[in-house]
Amino acid sequence: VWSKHQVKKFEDNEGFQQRFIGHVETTLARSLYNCDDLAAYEATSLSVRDNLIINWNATQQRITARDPKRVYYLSLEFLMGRALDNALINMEVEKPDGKGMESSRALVSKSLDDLGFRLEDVLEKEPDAALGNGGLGRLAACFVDSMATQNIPAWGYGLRYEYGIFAQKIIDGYQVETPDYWLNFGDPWEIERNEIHVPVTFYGYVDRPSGDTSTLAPSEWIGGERVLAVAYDFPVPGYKTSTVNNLRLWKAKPTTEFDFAKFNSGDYKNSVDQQQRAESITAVLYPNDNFNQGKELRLKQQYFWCAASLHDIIRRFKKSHKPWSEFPEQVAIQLNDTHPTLAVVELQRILVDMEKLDWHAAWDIVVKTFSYTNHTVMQEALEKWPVGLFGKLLPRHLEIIYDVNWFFLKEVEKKFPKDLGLLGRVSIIEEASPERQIRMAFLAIVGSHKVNGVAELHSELIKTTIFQDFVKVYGEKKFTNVTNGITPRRWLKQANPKLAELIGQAIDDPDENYLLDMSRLTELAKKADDPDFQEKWDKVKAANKVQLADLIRDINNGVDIIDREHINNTLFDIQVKRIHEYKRQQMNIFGVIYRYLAIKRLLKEGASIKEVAKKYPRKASIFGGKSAPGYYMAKLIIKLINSVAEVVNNDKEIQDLLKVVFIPDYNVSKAEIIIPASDLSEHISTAGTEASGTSNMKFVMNGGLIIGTVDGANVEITREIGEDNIFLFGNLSENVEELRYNHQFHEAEMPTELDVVLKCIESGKFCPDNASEFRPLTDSIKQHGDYYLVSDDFESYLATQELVDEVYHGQRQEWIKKSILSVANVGFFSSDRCIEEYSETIWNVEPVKPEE
Ligand code: 26Q
Repeated sequence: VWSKHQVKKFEDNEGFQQRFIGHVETTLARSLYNCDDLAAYEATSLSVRDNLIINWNATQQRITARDPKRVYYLSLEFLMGRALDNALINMEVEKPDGKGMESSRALVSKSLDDLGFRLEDVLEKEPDAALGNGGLGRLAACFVDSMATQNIPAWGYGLRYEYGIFAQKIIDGYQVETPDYWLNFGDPWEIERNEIHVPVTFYGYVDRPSGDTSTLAPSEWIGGERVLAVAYDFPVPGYKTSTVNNLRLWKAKPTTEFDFAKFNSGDYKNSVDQQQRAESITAVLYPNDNFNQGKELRLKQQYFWCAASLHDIIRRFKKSHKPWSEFPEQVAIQLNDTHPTLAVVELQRILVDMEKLDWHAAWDIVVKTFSYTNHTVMQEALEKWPVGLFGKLLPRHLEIIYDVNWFFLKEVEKKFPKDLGLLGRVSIIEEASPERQIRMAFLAIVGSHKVNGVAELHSELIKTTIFQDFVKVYGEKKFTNVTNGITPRRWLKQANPKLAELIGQAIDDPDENYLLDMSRLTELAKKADDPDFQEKWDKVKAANKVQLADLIRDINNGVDIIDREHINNTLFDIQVKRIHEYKRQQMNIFGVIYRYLAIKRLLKEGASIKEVAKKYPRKASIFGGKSAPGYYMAKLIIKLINSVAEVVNNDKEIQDLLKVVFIPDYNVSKAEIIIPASDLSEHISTAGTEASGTSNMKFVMNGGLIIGTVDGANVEITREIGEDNIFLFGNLSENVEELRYNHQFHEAEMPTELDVVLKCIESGKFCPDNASEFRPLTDSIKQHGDYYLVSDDFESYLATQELVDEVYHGQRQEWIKKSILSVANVGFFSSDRCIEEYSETIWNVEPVKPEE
């Protein structure tokens, strides 16, 4: 009886259109005659989602039946971007001739055409799911894509923020933040699961029913505040597989219990208010990137999410009636930075207090279950919580942390009996004034069996700097490297379909199976010298640059900034990422100012524009990125870029030789347009500060060349693509300490090029109304020790930019060859490779493949 009513997936035009119209008329209660693009987007998404849910159900049933070890990826950020186009690319339908499967994109596009819609317009209606800040959040999104593609039984766990990262407006050159209420029209991709709800407790006090005074004994935490975590599920489809994994995001809701004491005392309004406050826990994503701001609500978010996720994971584990000792054979939990470290403590609490396991048996299970990824070595980003604030919110967890620390330090003392200094240095509790702090990174290390960095250089750095004492305690083996990667489905196929197709033709893989095995790109190398192929390659780039020029024109109220006529002769030099002093957008804009002044000087000396163009050929300097709302210096850098743009772009004398553009509101969907259009991108962080970087990989995968420092994954990119194909410059990380010391204690030497630039800024050239506006930026170099070493790298930066111009404008064929060879060797940076490494060396999990 049931099978007769089995829901069927759509597999052809007819089937899609039936579903589409069904959703328009019943789910949306509209008619096809007043269906606009937004409604068409919703109905298309719901129709595609129906197919995904059927595969999702099959995937979950398969996994329940086989009961393999599962991976849980805990991340406070999932920067997913848009879902529809990705689903259309990943999800397959049967080919019209019945011989095998193909991507569903063509089918849906055709069906929409027939109904009077254009897929491109429909796709544009989807708001980004911007539940992340930058690299760390986007990495989590790439990872869930790869885990689904590789049929790994994996779940992502995060928070369903009502407000994602703010939308950035630029007003008078300044960043202005506006709320991103992305759920305004409802989200067709989420499945609300009201039946899956977990109570989460805060505050209160600890009781030991046994009368035992030892905190190691099972204890009872009597909570003071309760909220409910409700599950929202998002399907994550793999590419060319029917596996659909799950991303579960929690929303905070008030409990339905009512405080009768308050109610009876006539305090009805107050008790409703308190319930409302529950929802504030998941209201907003903290917009800090690489900066720790110790706010109580942030800690509340972290515990709320960890408690709900662990509860869910344990409920699933208990279904198979295995003993607790087997938990680590069934469950691997990856901590995306220290943000979910409370999960370590929560599991220990559940095992000791609720399941009554012996402390040490419990701790053994905990350590085998967790592993921790570190994403930064910068002090200001490391999470610490004052014990006072922590103990008030989570009194039992604080006790547990003290006990974990006690046993840990005892172990250290046994190994290194006379080293008192060491004990203080590795203690999870920092004896700081005015108050003790919990060092979350140390807790994560002690609570995990593996700790990894995100690029080779970074993984070495954590072993020799912030975690060096832990290497001494645990040995090298606990610390490992997994170099980051990106999903080629979104960052090649979806962002750059023309290039993906050209590659498919070139390596004789028209079905684009290479997107599952990016090592096959090496076959492209054979074509690197082929002039016909070079021309095709160049044409794709040119078309992508036109698309970006269109975007820039739209931003500029319909007025072109980029000269269309010379577009293929204009070097698009792009730096898009969060604005941060360590990423050195200030050095980039100083370089632009230097170039502008040099052009002006030549003209003044009587050179013709043609002669000037020989030395400083056409270039568009393109920036994008958000600053944290409270980050004064980063906001000033944005203002400077816009002020320079204003002057340069309106200077008729230089005749379009130089353009400066700041693209507002950089996000995933804009990145998909910007990245494929780059000739050159900038990854110029102070050596040793950028853990990995992932946009560097995205640019290379799209045939852009890189100018960069010897930092993060740039090092391995160089190794993979060859040092002839990348423009490296600047000081090395091993010299940073000494250089900083020199700035502190010796008279700074200012290179004349930089001196000229800083003086020009100080003259008020870019801020005539407020001549000292940019003083904090110039002072940070001249007066405050130049912490990011701009003055040390500026000359080699400029020299390398000159080299870039020579190759791009003087040896275009060489340039294109470098571009092709780079793509040929970028395969290593697929997040599929990355997930394989995690699966084998950290998680010990295997794929569960759907039956063929
Ligand atoms: C911490 C405490 C309180 C509030 C916020 C935070 C917070 C939030 C976000 C701390 C850090 C982040 C994000 C860090 C991040 O994106 N790091 C980047 O991770 C990428 C993926 O590994 C790397 O490629 C980048 O190099 C690294 O900067």
